[in-house]
Amino acid sequence: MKFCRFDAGGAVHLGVLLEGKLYDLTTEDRELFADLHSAHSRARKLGKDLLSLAAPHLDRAPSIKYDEGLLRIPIESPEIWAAGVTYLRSREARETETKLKGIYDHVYTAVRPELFVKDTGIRCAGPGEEVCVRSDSRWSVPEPELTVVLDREGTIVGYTAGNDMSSRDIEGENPLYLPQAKVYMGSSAIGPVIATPDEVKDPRSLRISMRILRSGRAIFEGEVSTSQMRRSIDELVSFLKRDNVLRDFTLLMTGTSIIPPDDFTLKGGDVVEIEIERIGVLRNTVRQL
Ligand code: DO4
Ligand code: MG
Repeated sequence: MKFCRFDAGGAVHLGVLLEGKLYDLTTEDRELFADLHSAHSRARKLGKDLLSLAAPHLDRAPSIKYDEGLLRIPIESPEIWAAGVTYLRSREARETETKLKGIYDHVYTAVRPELFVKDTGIRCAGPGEEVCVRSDSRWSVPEPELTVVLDREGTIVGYTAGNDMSSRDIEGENPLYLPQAKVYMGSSAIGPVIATPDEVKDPRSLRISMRILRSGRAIFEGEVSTSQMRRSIDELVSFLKRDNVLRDFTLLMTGTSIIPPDDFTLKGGDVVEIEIERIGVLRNTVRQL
């Protein structure tokens, strides 16, 4: 099932996207389906998952024709984490950009993965919103990443598409600058939906693609399969959970393998389209800060 949030005449409602229609769960039951947090809490109390909680309500929920412009961020996440150097392409690109050679080669093969806090939710854009390039960066790129949605126990409740915006010049100057290269206003985006595990089935065989448009023309296109990821999702989640405190709807971006050539940098007005099979297209315009 694909859960989304959408503009229902000025209020944001929880919906399900199915065969070109948006089913309005909030109108069907305002208390139960105020948002995904309330639905998930009720599902937990009943010992159900989100799919089995929502499915019986679809018949009664009013529907409208799907319109991408209505979509809002699918979840207000309390914390967004990201994994790094989980694909060979990322290892190669970081080793090229860094002044401190060897660290990315090491983390690619080390037992412990690279995990970092990407956001507390306040810098994250939803579908159709702006992602940003820092004012003090001369080399910035989007990073399309399969993003796992976890509950407080670390159980996977769904998947979404994520954009881990990165300032490669700041990251390359010194690895200790990683938080500044990665965490700033508009430095991430997620959406368009939260697809539950029944929808995604095998997260290790999804096609991820990215297109960057400038003045309406594609200036970069790339694609990869999540089968190329060096680590399993369970492995990443188990390191994230270890001696840690998670809250419902913590997100974990799983790393990128689509990296534009080294002479490419984003500019204000560019449009980034990230598509993940079985999840959909996340589209954001770039703002130069
Ligand atoms: O260590 C740098 C960040 C790596 C990253 O974000 C990625 O591989 O996706
Ligand atoms: Mg990344």
